Amino acid sequence: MTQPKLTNDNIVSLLLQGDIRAGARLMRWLEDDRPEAVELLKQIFPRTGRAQLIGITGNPGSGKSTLTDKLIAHYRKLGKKVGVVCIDPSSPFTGGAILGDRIRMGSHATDSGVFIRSLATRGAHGGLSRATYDVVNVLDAMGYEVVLIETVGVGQDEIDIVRLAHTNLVVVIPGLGDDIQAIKAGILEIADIFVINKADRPGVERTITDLRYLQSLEPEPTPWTAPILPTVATHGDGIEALTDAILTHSQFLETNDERQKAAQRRQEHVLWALLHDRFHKVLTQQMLRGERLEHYLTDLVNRSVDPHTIVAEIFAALNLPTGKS
Ligand SMILES: Nc1nc2c(ncn2[C@@H]2O[C@H](COP(=O)(O)OP(=O)(O)OP(=O)(O)O)[C@@H](O)[C@H]2O)c(=O)[nH]1
Ligand SMILES: [Mg+2]
Repeated sequence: MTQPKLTNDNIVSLLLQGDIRAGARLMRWLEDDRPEAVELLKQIFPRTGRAQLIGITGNPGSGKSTLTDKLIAHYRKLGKKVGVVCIDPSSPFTGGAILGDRIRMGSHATDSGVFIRSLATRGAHGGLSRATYDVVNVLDAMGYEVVLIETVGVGQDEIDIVRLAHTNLVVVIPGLGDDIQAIKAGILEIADIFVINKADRPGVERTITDLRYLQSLEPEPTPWTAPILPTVATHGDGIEALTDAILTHSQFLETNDERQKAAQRRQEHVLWALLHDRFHKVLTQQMLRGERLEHYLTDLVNRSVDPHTIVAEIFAALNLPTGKS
């Protein structure tokens, strides 16, 4: 069967039918920051919101991609189409890491029900969550029923990214000992499920105890307490318990008014991410560059103008109410 030629007129309808060329083209346009890409995003938006979004975050090398590979297999077995977004924040030249991801998820490379997309941190703060949000929406509109978002949970940007997800897995490895204290509060807050991967290594019990202790520090009882699940991703051990827990969590979200609250929380984060991104762009591309930036910096270094005054000036130039700083 010959496929219809992809044109600017039929890209949306083809994309909504799950056409991979159409989806890939829109993602490329997004990456190139082409203005027509945003127009297309607006058109597909009403058809988004159907996919189950699962975040997988954790330190480099903790086994996120290996776990992702096992999760892909699980959802494929259930007959679901699976999208994967891998975010590599460490390097703008991601060839290596992402090539590695492709290899680790290689068993699905020829499966047309799986779409793997990699994103690198290129833009400034906020840009990555926006890019992820856009790509997730494209996959969602294309009919991928489950979208897995893999990211190294190191910075605020990554935490913001996984706030998009319905269910977040935070992957740790055993034997962190005191390092567990270093798990940032932000990470604790986003964890719907803790995965102790590499549970074939010693120290699993201790890590469970440490995580339970951290959870006990929560100031208020929360309606959901993240279960702590050991896995050996390379062997598939514990994956069934993990997918059960993901199901239980999504059922939890369906109950009472959790669903609505969670949806609003997610959309709020999206709004902030988009605003942040746009604002940052305006500032870096128009207000705080070149001679004007030089000028401000010289004034500041010479102590001839204070930074509050400069901020007020920029706000005024943007026609924004200055308010109180
Ligand atoms: N012993 C052991 N090794 C594992 C396990 N899971 C993954 N690995 C290995 O750990 C290494 C890193 O796994 P990845 O899945 O690439 O980890 P990652 O978190 O995706 O790594 P980055 O994307 O680079 O941050 C690989 O060599 C895996 O084979 C496990 O349960 N036990
Ligand atoms: Mg990986």
